Amino acid sequence: MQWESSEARFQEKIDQEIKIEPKDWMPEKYRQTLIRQISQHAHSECVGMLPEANWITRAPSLRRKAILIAKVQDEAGHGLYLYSAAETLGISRDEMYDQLHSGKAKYSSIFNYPTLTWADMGAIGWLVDGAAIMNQVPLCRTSYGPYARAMVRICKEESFHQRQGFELLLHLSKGNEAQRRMCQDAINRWWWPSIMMFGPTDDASPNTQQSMKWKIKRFTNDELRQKFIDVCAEQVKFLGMTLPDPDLKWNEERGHYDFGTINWEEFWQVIGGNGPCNQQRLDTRKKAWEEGAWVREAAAAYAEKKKARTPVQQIA
Ligand code: FAQ
Repeated sequence: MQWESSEARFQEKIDQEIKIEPKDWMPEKYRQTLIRQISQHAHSECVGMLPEANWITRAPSLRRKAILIAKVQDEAGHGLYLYSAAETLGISRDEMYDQLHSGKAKYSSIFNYPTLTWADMGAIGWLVDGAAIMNQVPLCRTSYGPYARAMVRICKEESFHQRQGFELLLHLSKGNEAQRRMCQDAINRWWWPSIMMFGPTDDASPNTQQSMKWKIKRFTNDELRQKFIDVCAEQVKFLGMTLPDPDLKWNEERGHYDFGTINWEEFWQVIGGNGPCNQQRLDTRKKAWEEGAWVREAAAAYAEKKKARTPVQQIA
């Protein structure tokens, strides 16, 4: 059968590490899985700007404000590269926005938590961007070409984000008693949601097996989570702080840190729309979309006007 041979050839290319490009034949399920994952990723970058934007006007120094603005701006750029990568699979940007605004599309659970103090900017950089990098560096080798190429630049920028967060926390950890308390409190609040970012455990993850076979994912959710926990358990020592997990303990036999039970009930509630800030985040995105209508209309009208000009007028 034609379909069977196409499918077999496709898998062969994947096994040989040959990138799949937009015009190549691909199984419909591969295309749909990529649209789902890439658009969810793009939405996460855009919604992810909101918790940090909350602190731009309250950054404690000009240097910190400049860093935070640059970081938030980077996230917008990441969203745009990713929307462009998803568009090569035959979905329009408007459709993706519709899916976000109607609540049909997901975005990362992490951005449904509030940013209560300045130290949260450090914890987001260290832990949230740290988890993002752990997940995204392998995506530079994902099987779909446009997604893999977008991830290369994104990862370079995420690395700066992670370092600025750690440096911010290091600064607080060397400060006065109130600053140290603020630092520990932010780590306590962001730790568990950060390790939930990797998604459900492998046995509860409906997509992992097929995505690993197609090399969309290069590691499973649990593998990446474990790597992240191992790294953070060491880094936290430099801060002189602790991770809020009494069961965190080096396991000589496994060569990894053991860790406590994750509250999966909380995870499913948050991705089901019932996290502390889900409604607020969606309302803010929808408002920005509605209030930006005149900019989109003006840009489209300008493009039409330019197109209608004669070549001589265009030069002038
Ligand atoms: N949040 O079968 P799996 C950032 C859903 S980084 C919400 O394991 P999959 C940078 C999943 O969609 C954050 N939903 O799914 C930044 C699926 O639902 P569906 C974004 C989650 O796709 C930092 C169901 O659960 N990064 O933004 C989550 O194989 C600071 C079953 O799960 C990416 O998106 C979750 N945490 O694995 C920006 C990376 N976990 O659609 C601003 C790319 C799972 O079937 C500031 N994505 N779900 O109804 C991935 O690597 C994968 O999609 C996973 C999930 C690992 C997230």
